[in-house]
Amino acid sequence: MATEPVVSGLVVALQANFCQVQLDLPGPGGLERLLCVRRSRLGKSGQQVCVGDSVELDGLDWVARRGAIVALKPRSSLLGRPAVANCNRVVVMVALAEPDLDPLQLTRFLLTAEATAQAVELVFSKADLLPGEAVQGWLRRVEAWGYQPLAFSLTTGEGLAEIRQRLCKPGLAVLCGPSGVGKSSLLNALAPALALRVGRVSGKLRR
Ligand SMILES: Nc1nc2c(ncn2[C@@H]2O[C@H](COP(=O)(O)OP(=O)(O)OP(=O)(O)O)[C@@H](O)[C@H]2O)c(=O)[nH]1
Ligand SMILES: [Mg+2]
Repeated sequence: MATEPVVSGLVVALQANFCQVQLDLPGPGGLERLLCVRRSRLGKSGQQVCVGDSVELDGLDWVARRGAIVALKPRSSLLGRPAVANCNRVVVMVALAEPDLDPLQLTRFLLTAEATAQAVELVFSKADLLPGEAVQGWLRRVEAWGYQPLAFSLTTGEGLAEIRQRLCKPGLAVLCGPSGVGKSSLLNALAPALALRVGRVSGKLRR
């Protein structure tokens, strides 16, 4: 008896009781994503599904774009908060201004990122808001800490090609940083289909 080929994919989002799964190979009509439930036997074996998990599916309904997760593939890593499986680098993003760059806050983000034991990258946003010399000063400062930083601006486009290259390297990257530094803006610039909500930095508090 011929066995059905296994359909597999990557969990890209959790929504209440559902998971959005990006298929490894597009389905009929080029379908790329399915909304999936988790089979109860996964829960019984104590397996929580996380963003970043590689999963196997069955119960496929291509018309309704639905499926069910029946198995998790072994993980190479698991970050705790937020729970992300198979991440292999953490990109810490801070703004050079608006909100002001606070070295202590940057250190706390870097410590948390380093504690994951994954590769850590540091990028500076809003390079348009500081004179070139001040930007260079920050780059040199964190180079002395052992990082290979990158400064970019969405306003001028400076450094955007480089940051695209870094974020698009194979593997799974987690992008983190304080509120208002431009994470959603950057992701929208790189992948406009995401259409993430972008906030405003409060004029008084600059955060
Ligand atoms: N001047 C300047 N402003 C920028 C740049 N990138 C983003 N911004 C602005 O920064 C503000 C905050 O951007 P968001 O993308 O919402 O920031 P965020 O990091 O996603 O914030 P949270 O979702 O609260 O964590 C918005 O007003 C953006 O327009 C930039 O390169 N230069
Ligand atoms: Mg955001």
